[in-house]
Amino acid sequence: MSAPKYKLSYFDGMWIAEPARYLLSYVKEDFEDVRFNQEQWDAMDKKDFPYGKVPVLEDTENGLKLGQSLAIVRYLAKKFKLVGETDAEAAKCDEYADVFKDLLQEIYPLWSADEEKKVEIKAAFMEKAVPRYFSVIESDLKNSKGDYLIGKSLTWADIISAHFTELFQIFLTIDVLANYPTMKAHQQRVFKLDGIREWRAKRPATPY
Ligand SMILES: N[C@@H](CCC(=O)N[C@@H](CS)C(=O)NCC(=O)O)C(=O)O
Repeated sequence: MSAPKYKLSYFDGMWIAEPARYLLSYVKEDFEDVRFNQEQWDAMDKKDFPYGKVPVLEDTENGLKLGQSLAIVRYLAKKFKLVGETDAEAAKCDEYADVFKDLLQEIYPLWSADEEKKVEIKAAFMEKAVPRYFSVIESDLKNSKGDYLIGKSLTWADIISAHFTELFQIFLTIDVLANYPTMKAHQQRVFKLDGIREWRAKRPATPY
């Protein structure tokens, strides 16, 4: 067996690296899934990681070392033709990805908040952020020509949406899709796709 073309380095968790793992699994591309814990990270020389942050994707075919989680998934999506068929469809993929980036920003403060602040952050997330964005995505999915967000086939935006909606559910312990049945059905549809289903069954178990 030949060595994998891609190497993805990240902490031992899903968080912002999982969409790249899903995408590579969906296209049946073997990859080196390098994981470490905080202690190992603290002891590491960060020179191999742009900006001293992870995830980082290495493409052994062209020597690229790419940081920034969304840039990584977009790069892979372009390579594997999961960016829609037109510039407009590619732009919609970017738009949905940025929606989930915005939503992530809203919950990052939870890592360091005290209990009272956590309740406040979660309430704002559910009462303001989620309706603002999910009502649009729910409606887009209802009006979609197919089973996916854009066009008639899977794009990286579908992977981003399925992953982050699940991550929010797990991390916040709230059913964030309770009022968005079309998004829920879409999430489950993505998780059942060949490659993605297999990855979910075999990936290392981590809380989020
Ligand atoms: N915007 C970046 C954020 C990267 C980031 O902050 N990664 C965290 C892990 S989730 C990290 O590398 N933390 C280690 C550190 O800053 O020392 C992305 O989307 O990749």
